[in-house]
Amino acid sequence: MPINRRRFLKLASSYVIGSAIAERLLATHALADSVTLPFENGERELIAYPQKRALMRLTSRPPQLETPFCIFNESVITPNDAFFVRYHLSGIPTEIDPANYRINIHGLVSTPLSLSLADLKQIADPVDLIAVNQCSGNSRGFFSPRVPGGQLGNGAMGNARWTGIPLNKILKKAGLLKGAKQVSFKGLDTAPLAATPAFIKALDIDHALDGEVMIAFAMNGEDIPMLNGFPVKLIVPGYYGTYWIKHLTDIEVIDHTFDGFWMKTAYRIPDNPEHAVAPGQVPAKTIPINRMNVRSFITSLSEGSILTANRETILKGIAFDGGEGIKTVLVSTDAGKSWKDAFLDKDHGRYSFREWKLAFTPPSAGQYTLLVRAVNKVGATQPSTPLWNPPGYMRNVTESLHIRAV
Ligand SMILES: Nc1nc2c(c(=O)[nH]1)N[C@H]1C(S)=C(S)[C@@H](COP(=O)(O)O)O[C@H]1N2
Ligand SMILES: [Mo]
Repeated sequence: MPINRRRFLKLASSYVIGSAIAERLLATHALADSVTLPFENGERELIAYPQKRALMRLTSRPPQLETPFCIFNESVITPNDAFFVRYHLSGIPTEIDPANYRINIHGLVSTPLSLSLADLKQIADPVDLIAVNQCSGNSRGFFSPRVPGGQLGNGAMGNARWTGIPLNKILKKAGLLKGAKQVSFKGLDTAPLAATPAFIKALDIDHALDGEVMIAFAMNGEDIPMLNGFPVKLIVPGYYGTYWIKHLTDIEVIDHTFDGFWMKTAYRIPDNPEHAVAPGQVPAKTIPINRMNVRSFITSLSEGSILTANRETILKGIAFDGGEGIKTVLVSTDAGKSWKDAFLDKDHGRYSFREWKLAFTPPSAGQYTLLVRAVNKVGATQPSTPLWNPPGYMRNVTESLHIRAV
């Protein structure tokens, strides 16, 4: 199953430089298949990148891949080879020698560190956490009016078991100095032009020290796939994926609020409780995107599915939020006239997908509108009409499916 590293590297590097050979190689892997998402220009090729099964390709330089939605019905954990891929800069690493890999911790610390992977693993006992990584722009393609950015369907998310070393243990070892206000994080990827800002994200010092933020070296019990951040990735439970820095190599403790492009200008949301403005408007004030809002999906059916009238079907799906935990999942099979509490399946922790189930017997032949809406443990839920913001972040409208019973 795990593909030979050398072979991967060859495939990966040759692909990225776009050689004709790699294109041909990929063409044989790539099924001529495509998927069409239900919005303008929604056609996506299904392409198998190294260590990945065929996924929906949004862009090729850098590669951005979306998970086909049916995967979320198969297991509560998203398999590594099906996990989505998002990059900003085209200079992505294709060859990493784990023996020479270093994570540098510097800035406002008493002992700057340059940790090998072996050093990292010796700092503390590894911890395990199941957590959802979701892109801020997941589902962006459904916004109306449309917004610029990757026109994603609902597959820029995934749930995995992360194994790593808590960041607070690492920062403690480096010895924080007085005045530490934020910690910034950077990976190995680079911009092709010097003018393009490096992809650096920052967390407030208290957040970095909360004991949950970790540097993960394993994903679902295996090496993290190259395209998902091999050999180490920052895990920021409950927060949007933008903070989950891949190929993490540089950690700096700073005495100010980091003001690089990806914090100060990009990935910002309206500074109001709903983080939304009227469609087409520009927010007066913004803040960095942070915790994920509540979402839920039906995974066992899709738009246009056909059921048998008077026969029981088990509806199934997932729900998650930014870490409060899911309290209830409400399902309507009559376009919102009535709602039923779904059965919540095993709890894998407050950062994980929570699977739900509900029996449904269509009482007669005809059309049905199914809706699903989750409520978290502090009472937050999903709006019935979409909240909108200019970059198309944080979409969490109550999901609907139109199906037919015959
Ligand atoms: N080094 C690096 N890390 C990164 C990014 C990036 O461009 N470079 N993108 C971020 C964003 S916006 C998302 S949504 C997640 C996606 O993680 P994945 O590609 O492993 O699914 O990675 C984050 N970490
Ligand atoms: Mo993202």
